Amino acid sequence: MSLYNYPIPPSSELTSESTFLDRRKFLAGTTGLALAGFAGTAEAKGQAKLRELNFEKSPMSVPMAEATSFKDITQYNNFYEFGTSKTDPARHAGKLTTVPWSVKVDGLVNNPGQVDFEDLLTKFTLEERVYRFRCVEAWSMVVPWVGIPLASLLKKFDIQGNAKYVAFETLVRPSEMIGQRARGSGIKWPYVEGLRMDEAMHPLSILAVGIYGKTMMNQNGAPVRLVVPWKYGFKSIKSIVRIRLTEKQPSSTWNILIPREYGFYSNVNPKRDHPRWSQASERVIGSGLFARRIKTQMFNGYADQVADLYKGMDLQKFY
Ligand SMILES: Nc1nc2c(c(=O)[nH]1)N[C@H]1C(S)=C(S)[C@@H](COP(=O)(O)O)O[C@H]1N2
Ligand SMILES: [Mo]
Repeated sequence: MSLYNYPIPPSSELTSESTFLDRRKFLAGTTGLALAGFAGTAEAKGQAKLRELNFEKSPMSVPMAEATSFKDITQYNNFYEFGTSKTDPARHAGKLTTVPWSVKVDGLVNNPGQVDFEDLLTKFTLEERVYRFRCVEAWSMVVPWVGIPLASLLKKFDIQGNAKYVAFETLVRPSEMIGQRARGSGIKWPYVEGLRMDEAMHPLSILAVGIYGKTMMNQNGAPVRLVVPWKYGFKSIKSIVRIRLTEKQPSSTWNILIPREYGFYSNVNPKRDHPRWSQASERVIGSGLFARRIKTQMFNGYADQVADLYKGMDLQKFY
């Protein structure tokens, strides 16, 4: 079945020469610390070679100068499919085969089907968006993602009127995902996540396909992962293989595991503490031995863009 019953722009229209040249300039300007990590980690065992991406810059970004180094972004991770410690993903995720890859889109859509990873790269406009990224454990990074707005993908499948939520699923492949063979985490695979329809369609929600201008390392969720910058990190589900439109609120991995600690919304909120720790401040990853702590902002600093989505909701109750 063909998903693409709409005209596909030739790739020359997706990235004009001037944005490409711009990007070269940008890369030249950041070759110092930030890109230094490429050499050491890009060729991790089994990891597919990172590919240069053609993208446009998004005005929704925070300043690139704040970006966390490639090294920190790729060596301090959460990806329970590869183990429960922060260093496990960098060590074990190289095993995962990410080629070929496709994402199935089904549920309440008139045009169910699947989209190949290659089509995500060539048939959609890729944008670089430097986003704040905040984990529920009170540490944060700033990541120069390359991605496509989630809405632009979902629209291709012709969403039915009764669809109210979007459910996401990660790959299950225990032969390549060591954490899916171990008991440790207690997680029931696949890792699942969900968004309300208006959250999913919000322009800040992206499907990321790269970091620092290239495809991403497996430990970051290659080849395609969600990024929802105003929510805690666990909503940003990695290595997605299925997206399902639903009428009922979908379940989410951490809510299933510990419902008292992790709710469905998971909006960054300094005024609502996690039962076991404060969420009022965050440790800036990469800030050195005497880790810098900064005050956490409501909605991770994106309140101007997203506060309206939750107007009238009790955010202590809907955490
Ligand atoms: N499939 C899957 N997605 C996942 C996770 C996971 O364990 N499995 N961990 C989440 C958590 S808790 C965080 S903080 C972010 C971490 O993303 P990063 O390692 O790219 O910084 O990924 C999220 N997405
Ligand atoms: Mo997290």
